[in-house]
Amino acid sequence: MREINFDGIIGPTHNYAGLSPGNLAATSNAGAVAHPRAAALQGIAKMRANLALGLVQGVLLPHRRPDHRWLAALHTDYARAEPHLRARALSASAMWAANAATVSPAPDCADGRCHLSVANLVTMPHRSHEWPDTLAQLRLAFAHDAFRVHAPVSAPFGDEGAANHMRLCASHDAAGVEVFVYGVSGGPFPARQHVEASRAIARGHGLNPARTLFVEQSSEAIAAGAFHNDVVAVANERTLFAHEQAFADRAGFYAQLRAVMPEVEIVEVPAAAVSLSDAIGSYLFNAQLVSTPAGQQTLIVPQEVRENPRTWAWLQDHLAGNGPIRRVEVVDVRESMANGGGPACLRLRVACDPAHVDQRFTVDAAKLDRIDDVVASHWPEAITPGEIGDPAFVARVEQARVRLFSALDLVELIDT
Ligand code: SUG
Repeated sequence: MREINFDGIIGPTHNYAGLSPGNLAATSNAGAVAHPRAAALQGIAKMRANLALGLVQGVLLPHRRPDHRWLAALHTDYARAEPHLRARALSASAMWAANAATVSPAPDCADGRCHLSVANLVTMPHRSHEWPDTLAQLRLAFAHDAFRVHAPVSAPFGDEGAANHMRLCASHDAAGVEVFVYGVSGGPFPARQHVEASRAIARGHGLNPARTLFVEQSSEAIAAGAFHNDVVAVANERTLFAHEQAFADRAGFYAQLRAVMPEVEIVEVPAAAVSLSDAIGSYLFNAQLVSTPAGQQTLIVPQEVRENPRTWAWLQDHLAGNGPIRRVEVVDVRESMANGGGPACLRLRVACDPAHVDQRFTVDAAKLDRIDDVVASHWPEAITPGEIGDPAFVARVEQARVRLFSALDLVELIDT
């Protein structure tokens, strides 16, 4: 059993439309010129770096955008839709694979299968129409009997997938403790993860109630721009890496966690060293915390963490001490970051036997070269807000996606 990171390949319509209130990067970059080709190449380079660390890497594919089906259900089409619907039909937001689904590996589930529940993403209209395509991809990638793929939890209970879920375990193949983090509405920004949805997923996956925790995210974190828990906390094996202000009742949560998993190592970053604003601006916690085959727990951070003197100083001090994070790798995902998506947002973790996954969804260096070629020749170099309504632009981005699916032998998914 290995942990596989499935990264969303960044689609040819990646743009900055300011669609997510509460996501400060996205709203502050609304209307900026986006660079889909550079964005996708940055994502591929991150996957190459993961392979170089000895990690197993997979991909999820861009959805058909504009989403004509969604517009048809709203009794309009791309040419006639009001600009705000057009923007919501065009968004490449499925690239943030951490929001694709919640995953419970087989050792945690009563039936001994790995369960995946596709996220409904109902809080943000541009994300609410992702789930049918995501479900089609997951049903194909995880068709083996070792998996069980669930349809989304019903609205109105919002579910944003793995971004609000953490798993702690002695090793990936041992039974874990699953932590579901939810928000409570009432602050300036929407709480996207509802506890009702989290509880439904835990029941659907057949998790052991004694090893499943439901933890409230702090309202200060949501108000400061932590629209998902993965902006302020991340876990891997025995380590929980979190900001001091991530949870509503940190002492209560840590006590519960220690009671069920005494060997847990909690690495808490004090607000006095790194403020919430520094954490959210740099995405220190939206890092991939991974165990490499060489046994060094590694934190893969965006370059914004190195550019912020306080986050970088904190990491250097931790590395110099005897903490559980032994190594830091820096990646450039600047285009995604400008929409509020760091290295961890771009990936969905699935701990399983890689042989059970449809091999068209896993990648090696040669397959990444093929993806790189398609992106370099067909993804638009830049997207300006004025271009978005142009029919030639739509034809071009749809064709680009078709080329990618052909290159990956996944033509059966083109029209899902
Ligand atoms: O849902 N941004 C995404 C970013 C998701 C990041 N994911 C995690 N934290 N796991 C969101 O807010 C912005 C799109 C735009 O405004 O054009 C957007 O959807």
